[in-house]
Amino acid sequence: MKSLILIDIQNDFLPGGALAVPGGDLIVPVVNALMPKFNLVVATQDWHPVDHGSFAVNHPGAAVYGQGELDGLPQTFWPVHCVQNTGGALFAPGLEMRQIARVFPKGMNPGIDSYSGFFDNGHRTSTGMAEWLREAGVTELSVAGLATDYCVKFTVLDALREGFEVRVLLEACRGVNLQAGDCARALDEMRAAGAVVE
Ligand code: VGL
Ligand code: ZN
Repeated sequence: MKSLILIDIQNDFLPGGALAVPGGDLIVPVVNALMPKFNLVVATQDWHPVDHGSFAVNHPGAAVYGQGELDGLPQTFWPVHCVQNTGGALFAPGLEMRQIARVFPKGMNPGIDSYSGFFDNGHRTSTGMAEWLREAGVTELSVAGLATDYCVKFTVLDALREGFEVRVLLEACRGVNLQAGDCARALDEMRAAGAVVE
């Protein structure tokens, strides 16, 4: 049983959005064409409260895209993005929603960030996605979405730890590249952990 996981294909990660990923909009038609090839499609949705601790604005003096700490973990401080019930948190216009069986929101706890669709960054709380996929009989996961160097990467690493066979669909992913080479390094990490990048 093969499942496609769509990571955070939301307005704030598209060009013009609060945390724009270059070319993020270009994956929408690619993903739409991929969906019919899978038995099951699920999506993650970055879904932050306005007081979320990953937002630079919630740390006096912190710079947007600067580095700090949150819940004892290294944290990049982001612009305000994907706030619950705002337009920026909505899925991309044109994304074919009818094939998406279930949406897993993440990032609701203001005290910790959640890049992966499976767990928060400290592996303290599960979204239930691994159990849900296993109960549906899924063994093979293909991952697409935004951003390659954050939420795609951490979802892939957790999926491997959870025992799934994982493919990363390169044409259907785009990254932030805060530092030149971040996406290439993220893909190397995913490969080293056992993912197939194709
Ligand atoms: C993401 C930064 C902050 C992502 C989410 O979807 O990759 N990146 N929140
Ligand atoms: Zn976020």
